[in-house]
Amino acid sequence: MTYSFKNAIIRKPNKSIQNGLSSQNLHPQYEIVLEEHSNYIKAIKEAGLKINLLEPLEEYPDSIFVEDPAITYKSCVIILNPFDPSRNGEKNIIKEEIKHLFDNKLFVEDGFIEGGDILNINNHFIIGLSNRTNKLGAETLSKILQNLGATVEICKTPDEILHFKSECSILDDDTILVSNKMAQLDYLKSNYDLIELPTGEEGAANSLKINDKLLLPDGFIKAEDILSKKFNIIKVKVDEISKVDAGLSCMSLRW
Ligand code: CIR
Repeated sequence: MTYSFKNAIIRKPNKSIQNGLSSQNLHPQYEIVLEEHSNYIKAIKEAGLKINLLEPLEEYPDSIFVEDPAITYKSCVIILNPFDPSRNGEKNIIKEEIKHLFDNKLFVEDGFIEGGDILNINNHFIIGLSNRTNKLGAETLSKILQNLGATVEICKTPDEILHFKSECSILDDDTILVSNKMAQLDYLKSNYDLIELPTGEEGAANSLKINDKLLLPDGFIKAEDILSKKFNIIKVKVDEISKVDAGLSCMSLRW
């Protein structure tokens, strides 16, 4: 199952996160990010994962978002190719830091692609084209994944959404939690059961199912009401971290 994990890679926050990429030009405060991040680590541990903690990278403001330069599948790590010049170099560092954890290392060298645009459901991957992921990057990764036995669908991330997974996440093998905008995607509508969150609760669509727990961003009352009936929820506050357009999934790599 896609959400059945034993391990996570997480990077300690860097002070330069205050200069991270932000669509609203906001600057998170390092001390508050540290506090939110440490609660995130607690929640991941509570979900049963062993954590491999990486050192902070001051020269890369957005480097705590370790899900963007790499993905894992089976016993492989696939190093991606982030589009934004301020993030592209993260791939070379994380590659060295985590290579001992995986049997097989593969690389996307053509085109651009970030992990936030890749939704994995068992042996299937949905890749969303976006401002960060182009057709060549998506096709290069598709070939790698298909060679490993996976199936792939390439979709389009709706305009104004940073990454495909910014506003959707898997809840089980057939169910995807989505925002209004993501609920319009034909591919998702025709192939999955969708739980659509009300307008204003888009941020909660980036939740994180890990084993028997569902990590949910704090502060989304309607989402909590809908999801707590079916899931064992751990609320995690990410208000400060979300100033740089980030949510729960992007702060760890899980396998
Ligand atoms: C960025 O714009 O790259 C970072 N400020 C946020 C990345 C969030 N990553 C993700 O949703 N996968």
